Amino acid sequence: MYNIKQWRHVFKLDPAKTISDNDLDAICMSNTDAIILGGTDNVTEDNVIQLMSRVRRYPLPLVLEVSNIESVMPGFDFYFIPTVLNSNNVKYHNGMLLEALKEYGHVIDFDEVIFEGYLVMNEDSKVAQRTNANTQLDINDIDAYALMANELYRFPIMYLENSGKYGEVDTVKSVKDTLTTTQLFYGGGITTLSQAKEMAEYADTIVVGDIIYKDIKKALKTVKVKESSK
Ligand code: 1GP
Repeated sequence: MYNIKQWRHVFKLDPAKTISDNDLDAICMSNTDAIILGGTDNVTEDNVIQLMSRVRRYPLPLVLEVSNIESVMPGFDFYFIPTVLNSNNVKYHNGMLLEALKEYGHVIDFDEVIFEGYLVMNEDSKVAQRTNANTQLDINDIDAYALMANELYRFPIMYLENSGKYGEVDTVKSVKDTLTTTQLFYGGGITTLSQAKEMAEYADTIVVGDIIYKDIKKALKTVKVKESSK
């Protein structure tokens, strides 16, 4: 079985966006550790199944990061379930989970389900707006959330989500210093190998998304972060 703890670099593909067969081939053959399918808007059963079947031709771990109940389906190696720690809407803490468990609780294989403590940092991102996240956080707030994730909820993963904007490396370092068992994912605005390396210095796993759709060559170069030691 795949070991998520060893993942250093993952690509996140948005089922609502178009990607050519050539670009998808390059992403899947790039030596990245895993592919996550996930997005905020217009993620549907239809576009998830389409993209899943295209990525499934390649022998690498495939994750669905669940953003709505309608688009969940069998066939993935893992299901990452975000709970947005700084959302002001209970739906994004456990409201959707409650609905999902009522409907599908008896058929879920919980060995495939990974609970992610999400901290949404970029106030201009779609995910911040959708989840009504309080992004006005200072470093004390962020460290306290990291403690909460590591010591209280004991999440397997804490995800610093800076979607669309390169974040502050000091914040990532501070969170990493607080976490002892929870694995730290960082995603947001990584477009170059040097940014990938900078964040991977502290984050256990970096996530590269949007640049795939803007400049595939640049996206592919970020995978070289795996060659640098931690
Ligand atoms: C988005 O964290 C990921 O959920 C990656 O962010 O799209 O900005 O690379 P980018």
